[in-house]
Amino acid sequence: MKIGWIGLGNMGIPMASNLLAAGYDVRVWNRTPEKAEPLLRLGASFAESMDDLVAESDVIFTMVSDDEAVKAIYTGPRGLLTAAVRGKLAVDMSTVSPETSRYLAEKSREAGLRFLDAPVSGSVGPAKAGQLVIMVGGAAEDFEQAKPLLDKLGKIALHLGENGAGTSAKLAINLLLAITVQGVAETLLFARGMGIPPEQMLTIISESAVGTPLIRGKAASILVDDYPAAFALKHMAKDLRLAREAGVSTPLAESAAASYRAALENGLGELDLMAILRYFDQ
Ligand code: NA7
Repeated sequence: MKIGWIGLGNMGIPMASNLLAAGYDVRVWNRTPEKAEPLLRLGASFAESMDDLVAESDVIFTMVSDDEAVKAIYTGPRGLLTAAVRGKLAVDMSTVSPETSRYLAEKSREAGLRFLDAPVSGSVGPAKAGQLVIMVGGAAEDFEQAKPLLDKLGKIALHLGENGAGTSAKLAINLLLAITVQGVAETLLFARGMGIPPEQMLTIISESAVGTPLIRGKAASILVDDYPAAFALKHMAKDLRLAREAGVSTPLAESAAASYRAALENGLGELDLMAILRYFDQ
């Protein structure tokens, strides 16, 4: 099976690298071609156009920022759907709205392209380690075809139903992630206000029943107030907006959406979502 990979951001690079490491032929495309350099060194080839990418691929992955980006790639001028896609399989791993997943599935179907929405839970570390959690919507037989590839990218790939089911599940798990990270930030600030330093409080959290790999993984960053993006805050602000637009309205979802949006407006979007702590601490 030959792979086409579109989108070489923080997530796309390690994920495509894992397919190369598993021995697949991978042809890549990115809006900013220079970002392909590390993959070309690992044996990938660069496609000059969508026609070029599709001609050399059986399965085409997309991993880009948001709804606008993935729509531009699929339905834009000289986009994916203008190429000879009939009979091939597309797997969109970006986090977008369920509505966009269903729209792209429909447009793909019209062009004879099969389509799965398959967003992931897990940031750069799990992406590098091939330990993502992959949530899939689409036809069962398409999921079966993609499964061996998804198994190289994640520790579990779950088929959840029709198109849009994968992106719906992704919005749900990211709601919990947003609430958890905001909860840690508030807990640390509350504790500090009560005279308990962050080092001590992080130890208490980590050793307690609510201690998770997520919190332990963020501790070093918190202590030096340095937040390189494992999962950019701007993407979380987007996901919470998508959850609201999907009609979900719970008290913590409303609060988290407002907090991350305000942090984004304060210029923290390119940092890791844990930088929500810096926003609250201003
Ligand atoms: P990044 O590191 O912000 O990378 C975003 C990628 O999307 C990158 O390849 C971008 O190309 C590409 N992009 C963004 N807008 C466009 C448009 N309009 N056209 C084509 N390509 C575009 O994101 P992550 O890798 O961290 O995350 C990817 C997804 O996983 C996202 O949905 C998260 O919420 C979860 P560029 O290199 O800038 O030219």
